[in-house]
Amino acid sequence: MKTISQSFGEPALQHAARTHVPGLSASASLALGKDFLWGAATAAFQIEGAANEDGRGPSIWDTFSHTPGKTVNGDNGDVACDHYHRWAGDVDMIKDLGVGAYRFSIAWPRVQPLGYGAWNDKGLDFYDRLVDRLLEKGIQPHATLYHWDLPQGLQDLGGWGSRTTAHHFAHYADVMSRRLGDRLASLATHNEPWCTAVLGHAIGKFAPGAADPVLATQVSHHLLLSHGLALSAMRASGAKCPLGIVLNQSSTTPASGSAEDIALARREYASFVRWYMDPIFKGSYPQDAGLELFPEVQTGDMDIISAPLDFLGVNYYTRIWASAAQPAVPAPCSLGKSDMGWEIHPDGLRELLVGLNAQYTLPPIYITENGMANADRIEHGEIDDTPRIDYVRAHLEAIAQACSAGVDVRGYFYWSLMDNYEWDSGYDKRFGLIHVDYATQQRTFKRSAHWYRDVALAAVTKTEA
Ligand code: IFM
Repeated sequence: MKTISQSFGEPALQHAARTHVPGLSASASLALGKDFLWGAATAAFQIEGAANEDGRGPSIWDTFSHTPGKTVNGDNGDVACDHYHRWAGDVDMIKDLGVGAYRFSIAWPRVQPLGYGAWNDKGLDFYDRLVDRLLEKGIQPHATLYHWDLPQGLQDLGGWGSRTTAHHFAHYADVMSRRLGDRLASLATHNEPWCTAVLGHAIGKFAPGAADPVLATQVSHHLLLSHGLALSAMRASGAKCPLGIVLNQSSTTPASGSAEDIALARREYASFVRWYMDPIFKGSYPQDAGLELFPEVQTGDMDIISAPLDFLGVNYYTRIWASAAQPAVPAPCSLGKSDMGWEIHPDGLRELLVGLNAQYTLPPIYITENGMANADRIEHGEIDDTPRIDYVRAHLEAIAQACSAGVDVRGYFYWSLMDNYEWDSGYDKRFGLIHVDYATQQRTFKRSAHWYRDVALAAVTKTEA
């Protein structure tokens, strides 16, 4: 069965030299440079499925999504995009997309079912095969160790609320770095620790579903500590690939010039961005994040957390709009909202990057996630997701402006390669460049996939003007 339908049927791209990348302005094309990395991203729980196969242990997301009322339609990750079985075809599809890099995550419970103790050879072999196949196809593999699927076995011992989990994570990181590090283009410790801490432990929207802000603050510290311990373990054993972390970040705009709105914007930026950036790049927590209680920090923790990184991954979707008024003044949303209800605000990405560059001494940056959910529909075998093209183009232009202003951004990973399991939103929200029909597992290139392929292929073959 043909699983990929390139329905917009654009002619194969000419590998001729071009002076700029079609689809982007000439200045953006130049600013992004010929070595800029073009990629697409996924995460294990959102695509793999095969939840009960080949010795995989349960994760907190299996438990959470099987708990009635936690996800839209009760959707779970049991099958997802069935990538565990379709991985080879999916790698061919990535190749067809024309990107030079693929970001994926390793499911900890697939390789170590309980999160401690025995390792699962079948799970380890799966990632070996995936990485080897990507390399055979000329696609750089970029892996993330933790994208939210904590082994349930560790949750049963206290999860991220327990300091011991940080030590288990460091051991897992070291095993994976020894196993795959010689072939990976990069290895990130965590994806978006804010989501694990706040959505998972302060408001209960994500697994494990705790609603305890004090616990969430301690969890954030244990996540950062686990990052630092993992870096130290991987460096000690001679990690062979660049090591970093992926943080979700936003610029923050006060709704007005009032002192209240400005103070709120500062607090929001401190709790969302600086709470993770300051410990990693300055070795301390910000004092102005509006927290009444600080986490318990042991002597030496901040030195461990602030060890140097080889790269920083930034995930950006929208800005934070800070209005202290009651009721709040809504954001202007002049470019509209995505299907998640998130304001489309590309200039916030430029603002964020330029601000980070001024506030910290940074390693090279990769935009490890950016993308939009759109209410895509297949009509006559085609998916016209023009709003997604507009979204990506505008964000690439914003990145290019940040580069021109001196920010060292080396690459861009669209989120997501294909439609997948969007956590508590289940299969209701579609972020993919490639459409997935969950009933048949048919993959179909959307218009945006054709456009992105054109940009990515032209970018790597262009000559500087
Ligand atoms: O799908 C998620 C991803 O797992 C983490 N970053 C945000 C995406 C969209 O919500």
